[in-house]
Amino acid sequence: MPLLTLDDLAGNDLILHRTLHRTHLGEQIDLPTWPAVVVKIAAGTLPPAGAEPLGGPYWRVSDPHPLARARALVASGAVDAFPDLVRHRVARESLNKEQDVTFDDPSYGGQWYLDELGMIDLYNHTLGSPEVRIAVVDSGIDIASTDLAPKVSDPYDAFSDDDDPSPDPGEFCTDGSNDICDEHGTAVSGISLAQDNNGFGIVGMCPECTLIPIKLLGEGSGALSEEVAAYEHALEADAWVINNSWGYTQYTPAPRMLANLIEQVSTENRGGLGAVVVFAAGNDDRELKDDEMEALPTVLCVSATDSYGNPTNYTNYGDPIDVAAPSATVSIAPGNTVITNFGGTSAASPVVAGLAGWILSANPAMSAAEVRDLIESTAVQSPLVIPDDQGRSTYYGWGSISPPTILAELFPEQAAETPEASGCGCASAPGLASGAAAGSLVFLGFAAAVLRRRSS
Ligand SMILES: [Ca+2]
Ligand SMILES: [Ca+2]
Ligand SMILES: [Ca+2]
Repeated sequence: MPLLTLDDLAGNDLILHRTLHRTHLGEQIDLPTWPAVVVKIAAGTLPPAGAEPLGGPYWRVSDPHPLARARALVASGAVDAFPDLVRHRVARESLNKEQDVTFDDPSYGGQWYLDELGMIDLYNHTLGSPEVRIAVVDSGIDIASTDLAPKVSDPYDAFSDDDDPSPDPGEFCTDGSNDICDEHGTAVSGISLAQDNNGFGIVGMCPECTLIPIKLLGEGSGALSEEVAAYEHALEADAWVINNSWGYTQYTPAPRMLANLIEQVSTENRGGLGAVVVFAAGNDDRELKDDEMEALPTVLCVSATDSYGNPTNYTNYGDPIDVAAPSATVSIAPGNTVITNFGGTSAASPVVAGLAGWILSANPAMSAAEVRDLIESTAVQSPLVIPDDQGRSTYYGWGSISPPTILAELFPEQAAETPEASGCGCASAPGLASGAAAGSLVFLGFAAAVLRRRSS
């Protein structure tokens, strides 16, 4: 496993933080946090207080919250600053706390976003309740996956109108093979609710919640109005939370039947408490308009941020954005494999959907509106933007989600010391170039694989 060394850094002006992080994320995948920051300063300027010299313009600053620190250093004029992956490995040993719940899932250590979100404090409270039913409306979902199989309920394929939402052989294969090539729905499902402590894969945001897998997109011609069929199923199966890592590549007013159904599940599911409907903002680097699906009044719309909590270079933006979340790059893929470079707003939305599931596990009496309110009101606005009078900003909405603040709101007496309220530090996801036709239905993570090939 190649490690980034200080020799790699010294004198190499080409190592910019995003590229660096992306390159090394896959290789360093068992490293969840960074306890130090390497900063490059301009000639003639003073190093940050407490920094140790690494030679030349490079200095290392120890900090328990290196992502926030790196952001601040860049904002204050440093040429560059990025988490120190070398120091990290050493420090990880000492981060283990005896009282923390532990996981035997082999890729848990690589789920940097769980660390950045402070999820361990939430997991210490609950790992989720099977009563909470999270529907994932997506491409094919490998319901035989070790991380999903035990928690599947009411599977449905709205694309083929059958009860098996698994990816079909050959689907989305760019090499003409008849393999299982569609990773999207499985990766999205894993981020929300992969099973904990099963000796396999990863740990989902709500690892003991129930999954209602709904296949919406396949390859070839599907049933008419798959979206409507998918939502009718989410209504019938009484989903508590519905994740939607899909959307339209260009401006498309919300289809009326779909809008009506989204309103219906949001207010009628759970005996009237409603389902929390979460949508990815999309990866087209465009402004979302007020009459699009993502802007529907009961929809929680999620933009994606990178490892510095900055907006990714692809995320959509605009008034409909409610919150930002890290583009979770590590998840499961079909055939009991693990993917380390998933990306896009597709990977940010299920972080929020899983969080909604965790909230409802902790307090099942909350209405969907209350859950949305809690997630929005506890979000932490980026220090790098000037929000509007209400506190919203174009890319972050109300800000980056802050699970420890949610924990403190729900259980003020039990909340541990809240980690630095920097919102999520969010690893850079691959930039996405969407080549889909105008208004066509797309899933929001496929292009990540394209970029992975290009950069490797
Ligand atoms: Ca099927
Ligand atoms: Ca697992
Ligand atoms: Ca909204």
